[in-house]
Amino acid sequence: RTVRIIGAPMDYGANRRGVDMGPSAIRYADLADRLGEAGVEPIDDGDLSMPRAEERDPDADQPTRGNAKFLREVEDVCRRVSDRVAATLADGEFPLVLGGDHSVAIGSLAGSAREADLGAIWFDAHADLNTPETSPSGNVHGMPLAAALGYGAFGETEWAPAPRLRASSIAYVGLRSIDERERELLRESELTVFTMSDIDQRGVSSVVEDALSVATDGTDGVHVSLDLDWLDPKTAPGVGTPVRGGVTYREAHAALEALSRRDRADNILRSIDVVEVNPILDEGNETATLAAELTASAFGKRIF
Ligand code: DIR
Ligand code: MN
Ligand code: MN
Ligand code: MN
Repeated sequence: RTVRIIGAPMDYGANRRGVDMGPSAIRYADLADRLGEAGVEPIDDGDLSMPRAEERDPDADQPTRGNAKFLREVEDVCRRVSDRVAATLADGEFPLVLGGDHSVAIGSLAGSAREADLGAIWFDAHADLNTPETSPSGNVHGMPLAAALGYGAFGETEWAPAPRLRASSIAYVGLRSIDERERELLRESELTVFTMSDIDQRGVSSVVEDALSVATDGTDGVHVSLDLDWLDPKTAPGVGTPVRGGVTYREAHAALEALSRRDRADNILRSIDVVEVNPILDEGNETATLAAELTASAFGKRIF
């Protein structure tokens, strides 16, 4: 299996600089070697170019929809991520998108769902279901699932919705932070929620297997979105929006190993993004290292 690494050093969707250095930090943590040890062949496409923050004219770039900040820049980057992901799949290769903040997932979902019915597993502390109308922060990294599903103002865009992704094929694993109006959206939606309590009660492997049932039922493949703030901040400190009470190091590996077991049997994985690593907030690159390790686990790396 050839894995094409697509760097997307985006920070326009988050409220702090630093997350744009994520792709470099994950590469520096030996991502390519670790993927090789997992038995896949990595090809690194380098980074997509980002519109330069320092060159923006603040007056020319007011939010165009609701409360969402930098939508113009996010749109520009996500279109290119989407095209790159779709082209990678068309070449018979596997797209691995390195963020950058989680808004890049709007692009990876749209690209991955262009020619196939897509399911998704969302490893995240957050629901990422805010719309430009409901978002308390205005940060698009809290909105990628709403964008991909065409909720709120995203329904009027043609770049954001993922054409062949249905809410009923999406499952969260490890959710623990939901904004007030986001909770209403989530309740009305058909997304499947597995919270940290589910993991506490049933164990992470069994929860991931259930999430996989949701994401594979009636679909052609599964997109995995790994937001590093899914982990406990003690294990993954290098993230912009840490939330206490996340999964441990061992639970995280067990979860991605459960994915890879299923993938080995049924070839279900279609695309992955690994996002929200912020090296400025990290301690000794440990969060980026974890991101590289977990990605290798997803592709089947074993120690024996
Ligand atoms: C928060 C944070 N719910 C927001 N979201 C994050 O800004 O909408 N998602 N960090 O991963
Ligand atoms: Mn997220
Ligand atoms: Mn189909
Ligand atoms: Mn998050």
